[in-house]
Amino acid sequence: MIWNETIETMSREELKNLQSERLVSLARYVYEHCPLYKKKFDDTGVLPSDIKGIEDITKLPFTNKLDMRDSYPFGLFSRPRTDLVELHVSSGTTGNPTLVGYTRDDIRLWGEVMARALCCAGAERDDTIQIAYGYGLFTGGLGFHYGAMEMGLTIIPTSSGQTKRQLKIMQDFQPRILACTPSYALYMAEEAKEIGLDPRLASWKIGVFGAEPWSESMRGEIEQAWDMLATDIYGLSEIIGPGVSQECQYKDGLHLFSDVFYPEIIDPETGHPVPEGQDGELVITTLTKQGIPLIRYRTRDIVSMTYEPCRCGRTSPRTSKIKGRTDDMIVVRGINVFPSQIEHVLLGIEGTHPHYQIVIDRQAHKLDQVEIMVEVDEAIFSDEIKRMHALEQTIKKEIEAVLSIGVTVRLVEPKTIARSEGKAKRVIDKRQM
Ligand code: DLL
Repeated sequence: MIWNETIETMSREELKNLQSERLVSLARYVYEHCPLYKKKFDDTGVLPSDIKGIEDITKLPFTNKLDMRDSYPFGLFSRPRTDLVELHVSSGTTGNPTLVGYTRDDIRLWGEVMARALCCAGAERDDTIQIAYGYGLFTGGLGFHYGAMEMGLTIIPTSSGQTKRQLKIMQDFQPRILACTPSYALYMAEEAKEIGLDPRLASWKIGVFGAEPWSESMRGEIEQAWDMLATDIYGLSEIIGPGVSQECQYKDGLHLFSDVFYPEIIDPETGHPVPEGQDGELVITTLTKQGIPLIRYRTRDIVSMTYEPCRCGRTSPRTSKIKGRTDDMIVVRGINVFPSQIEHVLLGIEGTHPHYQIVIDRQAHKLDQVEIMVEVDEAIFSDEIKRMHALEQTIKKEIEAVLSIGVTVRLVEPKTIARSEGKAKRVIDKRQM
């Protein structure tokens, strides 16, 4: 089933006309409503009247995460706070978090693209969905919620965690759709086996997994463990949350809803477009958003993209799975982590040195483990164990407060961590992805 057949199967020519029309109004809208964009346009020497169609998009300036952070909280908004009905905050980065806000129409748009995504994954109107993404400031839980509401599914909003309860609810209510991070899906399979439940007999037959990178081999493991179809969903808070792109049953790229989120793939160094099919940074313009529309937002996610039509009948461009990032952000259990956040914490704790390493590991079917090795003053090692332990706990607590994920901390003597001549190797990612 295709949720919005008119839009999702439009010819490329019609789609281009729609995108053009929308970009022309968007350029005018942000110029008139957002002083920061007016300044960016003026600095670039471009006027809204210069934008006559989608091909003119390259005349417009890029927007990046720094623009969002520097304008925190409301500087990049095109609507007054009173028009916003919901706010979300994205994890990651030091200093100000990234704030996004939605008008009532933006929430409707979110519901629409998420309904398209759920249908694309194979959901049917009479399905039940268990939403085991976190509800709250993270966009996962509520984004799925709005889409499932729009489609009229029966929603079980379990949010994340409490795995035994998740499994009991699945057994009792028999939902066919599961939405959570791919690592949580694997973890739940292991927990199921531990309590004597055969995951292959579970009611979940379609998974909508995203918010973190995952590989084809991980897909294989999940599909095998649960006997289900595991599909990939992509999105980011700045653009809308989940619902930017989604795989269909053919799992041959993620359909990007380009009538509302216009994609460009650029060379991250030069900013110029790369030829179709080549890897580059995904840049998105939100063509119809009102609260905080973004022009040419640099996602920092690396993908390739094709306009070849798909067997499912959708004509939208498709991207590859996310192949990496242009910055040092890592995603652990769906949460964005920047090494600089950890550095910032360590700087404020006496006795620690600015040499640290983050080791991420995923033991078979367990949630990702994060260990932080920190070099500390020699003297600490000759002190009582109690003092060392206290320092370890202080570092652990402060890092956990900033990252919102559990970590273990290991204190090591000075010069234990290998020095590098170039960029310090802060992250050792042992997960097989
Ligand atoms: O992770 C939104 C989301 C929720 C997507 C639920 C899918 C499902 P943020 O917390 O702002 O938003 O993180 C966005 O996470 O730029 C990617 O680097 C990464 N990411 C999201 N989905 C995928 C995916 C949500 N399917 C950042 N594969 C993005 C790889 C992903 N990375």
